Amino acid sequence: MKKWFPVVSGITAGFLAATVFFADFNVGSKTVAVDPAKKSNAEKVYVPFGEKDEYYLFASGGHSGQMFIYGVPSMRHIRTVPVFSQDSATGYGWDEHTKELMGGYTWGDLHHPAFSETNGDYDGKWMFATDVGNSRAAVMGLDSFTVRDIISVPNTSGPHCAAFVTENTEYIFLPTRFAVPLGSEYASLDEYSEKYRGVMSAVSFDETTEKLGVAWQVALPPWSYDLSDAGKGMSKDWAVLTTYNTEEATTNLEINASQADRDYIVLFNWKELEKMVADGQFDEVNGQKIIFPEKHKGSIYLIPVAKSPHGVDVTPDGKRFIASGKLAPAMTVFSFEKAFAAIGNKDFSGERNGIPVLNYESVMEREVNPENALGPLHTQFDDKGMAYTTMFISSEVVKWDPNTGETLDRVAVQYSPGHSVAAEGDTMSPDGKYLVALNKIAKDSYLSVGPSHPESMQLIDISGKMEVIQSAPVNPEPHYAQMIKADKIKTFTVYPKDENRPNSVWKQEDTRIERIGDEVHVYGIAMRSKFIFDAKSQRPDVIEVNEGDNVVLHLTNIDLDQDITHGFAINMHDINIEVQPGQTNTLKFKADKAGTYPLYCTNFCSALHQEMTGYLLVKPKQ
Ligand code: RUQ
Ligand code: CUA
Repeated sequence: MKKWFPVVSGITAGFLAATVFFADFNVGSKTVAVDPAKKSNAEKVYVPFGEKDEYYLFASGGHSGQMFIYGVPSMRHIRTVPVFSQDSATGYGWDEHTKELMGGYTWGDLHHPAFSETNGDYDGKWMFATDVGNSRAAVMGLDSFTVRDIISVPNTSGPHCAAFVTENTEYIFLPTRFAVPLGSEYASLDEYSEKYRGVMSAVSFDETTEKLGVAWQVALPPWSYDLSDAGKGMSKDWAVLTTYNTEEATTNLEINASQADRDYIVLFNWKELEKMVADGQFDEVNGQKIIFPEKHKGSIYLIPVAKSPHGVDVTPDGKRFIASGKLAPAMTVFSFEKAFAAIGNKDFSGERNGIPVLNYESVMEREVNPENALGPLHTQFDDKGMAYTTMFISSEVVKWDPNTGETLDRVAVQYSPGHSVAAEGDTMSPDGKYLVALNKIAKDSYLSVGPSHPESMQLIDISGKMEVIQSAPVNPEPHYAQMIKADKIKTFTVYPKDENRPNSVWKQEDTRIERIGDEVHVYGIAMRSKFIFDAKSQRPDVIEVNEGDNVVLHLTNIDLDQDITHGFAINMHDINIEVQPGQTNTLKFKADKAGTYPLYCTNFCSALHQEMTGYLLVKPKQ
């Protein structure tokens, strides 16, 4: 194996890796003969006008609460989709529908997006995501890149260890990062081990109604659950999670949660758990069906693993799962087959919190420790089943063979990668070709914007010797991403003209303003390039109300042409909504400020967009 890094302490290794990267690059450009047939990196990422990228990349926006959509290989940012946070670019969170979706919150911490799957392959229909900040789950429809449903998940706190989707989207599992008493009730931290739990939720998704629901939950021990993955093929009924703080520390986790030499992988059979629920083996708490593993035995097992592991990833063939060390510089390869045998033989080393612990030696296949590679976090796979693990501290991606543990290749990235994502990486048949490293830091890579640097994503060509071929800044914070073949996603171009849609108005003569007590209902139209709120009025683009009225505006965009989106804002009212072609949206506000306020279309829609204005007149109370 080629030696890339001198032996150094963990912390300096990341910076060293970058130095080596530069050195290698400079030397390489001087001395290595260039194969003229070889495409330059610029050519590899160049997508000419009129052509489209080959893949969509969905990057989690972390505490921005948004999802960022990029094209690969160009790494062009093509859209920001608001999920958990208000977004004035799209009016998300102002109109009644999206306000209701947001459930009274203004932000979320979006981690770990996951596509819907059919037979272990991305089907291109939906994307799921979780909110660690406010304990929610969301689903986005990929025909229009819009959120369809968001639910609050009861009894849980911070579903970081999610979302992972089973082979046919039977469930989206949401284990949590924080342990809390069920229902987040008050309980002293002195009673942590007795009263606190890390609840995992099995969330179901109804494809017809596009609604999420909590099917059942498991009251796991009061530990932190970090990352998870669903089985595939032979392991399709199973799933794995990593744990930390099995010490059950209640303060200063930085030190106290790293005391024990080993934490655990939780291995569970969701098909059996589902059956237990059907057989009534659960308790009902706060309206949820909850399985308590110490009471309702079976189907859940623990496997010891080097302390405080981070990611755990199932190989595309479903035969193995790989835990990454975080604090131990090794990846541990476990075998499902061995685990099933150990379960069958009751090959247990004991119990923890009422859950059987499998013998480490019986389940583990090998510990892999590439030379001087430090801080392994997450693993992705290519079309040949080879593994790519991000090294947070030595700032590189290491390619290795899960069958032998042999290191095959390494590439330095800038700097501190958390996750990486491979093309179709979580399916049973990854594409190979591309890997994107999601770097937590982008020190010195871009023009300075002050003390806080942008984060970055780096595109790595993995078709031959690994090579970083493109870099793109990304808003906070790159947690995980998903990469899907572009032709799997089928978007529609305009919302269908549906005359029966409640509150929609399609003909100018049907526009009207109706008063019911102090409620004023406006049935309006947005079209190039005017608003019509009441066609019969002398000034159809004016809404006149009395101070204190509650205004309900239903606005339909009757321009049934692609990309003719209109916006609607009222001056000094902190209001901005959007109506896409053929869409109807409702806005409610209280006209509590007497005065004269221009209203206007915020989204460029025609040469006369600037003329698309009107007035809100609020008559003062006598
Ligand atoms: S975790 S950097 Cu939030 Cu995805 Cu591993
Ligand atoms: Cu409508 Cu601008």
